[in-house]
Amino acid sequence: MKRSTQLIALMAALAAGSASAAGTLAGTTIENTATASFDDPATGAPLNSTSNTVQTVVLPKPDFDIVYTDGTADANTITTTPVLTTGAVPGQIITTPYSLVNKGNTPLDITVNADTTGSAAGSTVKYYRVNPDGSLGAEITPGTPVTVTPDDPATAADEGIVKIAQVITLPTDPALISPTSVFGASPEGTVAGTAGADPLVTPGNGYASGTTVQEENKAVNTDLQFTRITVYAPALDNNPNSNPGTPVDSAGNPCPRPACRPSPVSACPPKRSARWATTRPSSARPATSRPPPPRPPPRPAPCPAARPTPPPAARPSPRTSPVTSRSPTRSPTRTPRPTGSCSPTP
Ligand SMILES: [Ca+2]
Ligand SMILES: [Ca+2]
Ligand SMILES: [Ca+2]
Repeated sequence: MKRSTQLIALMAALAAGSASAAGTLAGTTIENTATASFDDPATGAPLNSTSNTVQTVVLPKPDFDIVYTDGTADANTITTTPVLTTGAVPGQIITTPYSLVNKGNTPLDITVNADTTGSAAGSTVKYYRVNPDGSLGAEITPGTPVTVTPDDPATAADEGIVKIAQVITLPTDPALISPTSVFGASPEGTVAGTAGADPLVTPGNGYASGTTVQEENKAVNTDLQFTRITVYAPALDNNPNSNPGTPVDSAGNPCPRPACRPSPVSACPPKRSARWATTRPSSARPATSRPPPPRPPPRPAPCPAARPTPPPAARPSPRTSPVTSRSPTRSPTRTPRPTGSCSPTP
């Protein structure tokens, strides 16, 4: 009678339909037929007994997560994430691949929102599906969930993964981005529960209706996966890297040829500015001071020495001229007097 009692208890448990097989897809029907062999206590003869066949439907066992596609561990914040982009510039687009993972045995509608906790304002965050060849597919409309089927253990492929990409576009307005700005975002997945009041009757997706479940059924903001972005900070160093007395060419090679050396800087200050600064400081001279004395008119250039005019050649006279007997004061060899203006001698 002891064995009969155990058989009845097993049959009652199967009839309740509460069995759940991990990895087996929700909704799968499992049939059970129990048999028992025992000795008749009165005669000692062996007896067999077979139960009726009991059908059991596998209930949903939901679980999901959003992770980095490259396998980097998630559950971080914008300050602790190892996924970094440094030296970004205004308007830069930063794309990070992620995967929506169904870790349960029932289809789930995962809503993906951008969590930008700790990020500077001004950037835009969008999510796209990823095509099999790795290119960006259609944009995921904010608020519209993505259906992710569970992995079917009967097939080799993993049907429980949907690849997406997070695309962050940095602002270009200088008021919104500076070298000290830190941007970042994480996809945040949630699933709305659809199970009825009696999960055995209306199991839904396994989550209680009216609830919003976070990744891996954890608390809010405890299983995120951020991408952190810092901005390029330009720096100017006006100190020479080495002795400036050893010049180099444009390629950085030592330049021994004198023609390649830079021209030395003159040690003499500019004459005009120096004289002006020491003798005519504009700030030191009051506006009412007398103007500088007028310059004297330029002196005419010294005239070249007058050349003595050679006396005309004496014409041979066929006869004796009485001119030779005129007054000696009208000499034809008199030198012309120079005037005030002179022209250069060719
Ligand atoms: Ca996660
Ligand atoms: Ca599979
Ligand atoms: Ca996780």
